[in-house]
Amino acid sequence: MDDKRYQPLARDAMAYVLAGGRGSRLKELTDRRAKPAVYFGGKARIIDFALSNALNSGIRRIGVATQYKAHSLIRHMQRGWGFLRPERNESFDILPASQRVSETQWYEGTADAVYQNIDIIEAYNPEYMVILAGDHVYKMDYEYMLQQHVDTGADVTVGCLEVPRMEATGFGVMHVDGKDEIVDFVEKPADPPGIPDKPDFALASMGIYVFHTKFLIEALKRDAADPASNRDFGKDIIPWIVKNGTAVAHRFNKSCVRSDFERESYWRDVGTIEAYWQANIDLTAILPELDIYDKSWPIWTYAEITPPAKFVHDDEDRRGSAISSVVSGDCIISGSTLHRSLLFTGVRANSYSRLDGAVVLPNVRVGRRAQLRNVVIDSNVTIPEGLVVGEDPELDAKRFRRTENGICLITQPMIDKLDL
Ligand code: ADQ
Ligand code: ADP
Repeated sequence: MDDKRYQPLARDAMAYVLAGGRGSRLKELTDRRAKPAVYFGGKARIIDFALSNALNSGIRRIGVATQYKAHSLIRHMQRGWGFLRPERNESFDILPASQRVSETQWYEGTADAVYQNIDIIEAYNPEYMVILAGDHVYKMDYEYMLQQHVDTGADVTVGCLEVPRMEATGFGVMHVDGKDEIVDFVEKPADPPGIPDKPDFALASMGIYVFHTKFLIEALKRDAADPASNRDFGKDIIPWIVKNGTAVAHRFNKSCVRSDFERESYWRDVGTIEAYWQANIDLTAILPELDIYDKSWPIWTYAEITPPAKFVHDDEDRRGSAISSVVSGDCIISGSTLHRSLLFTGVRANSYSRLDGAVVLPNVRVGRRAQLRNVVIDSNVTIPEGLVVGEDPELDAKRFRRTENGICLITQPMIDKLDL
């Protein structure tokens, strides 16, 4: 084996996380916050997965570009991610679209969100740039991808995974040759091309890219000079390199972390209410695909210091109990029953209420006798006494954001409009 394989490259890399997108398919859940700031898994926010991957991979310089409704996201990162210290050659920079280049311009596309901060990147002078999307839930060791990038001498290495062909319309889809060099790349094709020997699947880009910094900066400057460009990695930068340089695919299942190998390389977009609900509820299984208890790959986050969760009841009819559920700190389950539910911090569920298939964001109050099935409840919502959700599809659809498969998203403005 080549000597350089033994030198970790992550310490010479900067991770640059794109966290400015809204994630509009999450509907009202992203009315007030960007998708990367949406809560996930009981304690974390979605962005914590990309940031923890970077940290666990050994990367110590991180920049995060924010744009859409960034307050909740920025507050979270300031509280949780400020421990990277310049004295130790570490850095953590939050980079809001702040008119650095022109006085009127926000980040146009993902490439522009990097281009406008070239001076900051140059000041740190990392050898490699690892460009990441801040809106996916997965565990991945970027060191393997960096190693492949150096081994192949590619201009860009693109993280990819196989997805069912008809689900690939929302992705960049690629064709590769026998050495995984990308020979064709189409951004979000209406009719995605299948993999030659697996026609029902397509090779999709994860929106994760590794570059030599010097090459990236040249590519960004060239792109910025092209008036026809959308200033986007998927639409412009990657297709240009595929045509004029060398782009190589990096297979995600070769770089997920050990525990995920055993659980079949977990990666989720959680971009729709249904996918979001399902991925959270999956954590209530006996052996979920995503192991959030894995000490070898911790998901770092900001979490309030809270008192423990508590379950109380004062007679046989009013049991405070939870079965197949995940319950965070400062939750008080008082004479209420939880089944297959996931509760974030500070939830109060009152007597005779029942939650089944509920994803409950922080600081929700559930009134007495409420019966809630297959719901996502936004943070700080007060559920009125006796509210029933999950029994009458037509009524639910009028009151809440109900998906095709019957998952209801409940927010406070929806509750305020109820005529009870
Ligand atoms: P999309 O996810 O559709 O496709 P995009 O909406 O550009 O691409 O979002 C990528 C990431 O950048 C997200 O994390 C988003 O929050 C962030 N982002 C979007 N606009 C931004 C802006 N103006 N400033 C800062 N951050 C911004 C991309 C690729 C596809 C690939 C999928 C994988 O283009 O090729 O298949 O990711 O999900
Ligand atoms: P989180 O995402 O941490 O749950 P909140 O639910 O408290 O955050 O609010 C999300 C964002 O919505 C906040 O970061 C803030 O920008 C905005 N927001 C919340 N409540 C109000 C309010 N009463 N008035 C104006 N903006 C608000």
